[in-house]
Amino acid sequence: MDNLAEFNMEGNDLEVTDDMLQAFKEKGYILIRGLLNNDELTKVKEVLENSELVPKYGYGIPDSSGRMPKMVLWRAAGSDVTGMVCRCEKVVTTSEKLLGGEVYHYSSKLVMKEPRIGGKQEWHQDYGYWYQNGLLTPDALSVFVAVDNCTKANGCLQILPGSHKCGRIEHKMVSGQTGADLERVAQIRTKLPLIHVEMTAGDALFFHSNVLHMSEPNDSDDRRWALIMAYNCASNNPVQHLAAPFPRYSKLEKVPNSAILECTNVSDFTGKEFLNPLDDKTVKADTSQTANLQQA
Ligand SMILES: O=C(O)CCC(=O)C(=O)O
Repeated sequence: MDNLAEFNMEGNDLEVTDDMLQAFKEKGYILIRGLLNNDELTKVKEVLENSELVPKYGYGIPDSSGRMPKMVLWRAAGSDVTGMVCRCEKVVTTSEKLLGGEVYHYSSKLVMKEPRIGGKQEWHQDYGYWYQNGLLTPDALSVFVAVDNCTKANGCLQILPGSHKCGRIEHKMVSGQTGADLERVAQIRTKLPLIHVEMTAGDALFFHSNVLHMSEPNDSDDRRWALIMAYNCASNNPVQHLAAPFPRYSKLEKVPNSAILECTNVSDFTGKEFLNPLDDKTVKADTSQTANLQQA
């Protein structure tokens, strides 16, 4: 990893320093080691592993090799433990400082790469998707929180630092996913280094919506799950008729970091607005194993 963009949590509050702002501006990302502590991570896993979230709302997004990562996506934070993570200061205020203004919750998802079967994420920029949903500027970011250790072997995220300065690259459908123009990606790769973002569970990568990223299939015996939360600037409210099914601006009620451990809701997902991927113009999902998305 690039040490200049890598930082450690000190205590349970995250102070955004000038070095972090500089790294985000120059490289398009910052890596925060230990953003979630062990107790917080245990609570998050309790929700993700033991509730109806995955069996009821999970679906697959086929990749170019015929495999697929699986995901569950929700558009509103909700009041369960994962909602507290989406709304807590160390995630939201940090995103605001990095982007330079108020943000609102755009989406959150659990991306699941199961051992030996989890598929690949094709090269893309998140703005390659969100452009189609009416975001006029790329003033948005994602926060990738490792739920499991992410390694080269189980398909960790790979990024091209600095690629957010390339602007939006053309995207088109690659199997079920929206992927970046690979010819262009190849040219950019001659100029920028590729980084494998190996993470310990609880680490978080904040990255700009124009950073090119991908991940390989999981050919290991270790699960690779990640919670990815996305925020858009309030000033970048999407064009009304293009926004759906993703949300336009609504104020995000922040909570203190302590709310994650104080939250006792591990099973009531009222108000999370799970995405039915059949409504999403940017993916072609496989919902054959989805129990009940129609009622989301
Ligand atoms: O989980 C990954 O490896 C990447 C996921 C991602 O980039 C996405 O869902 O947009």
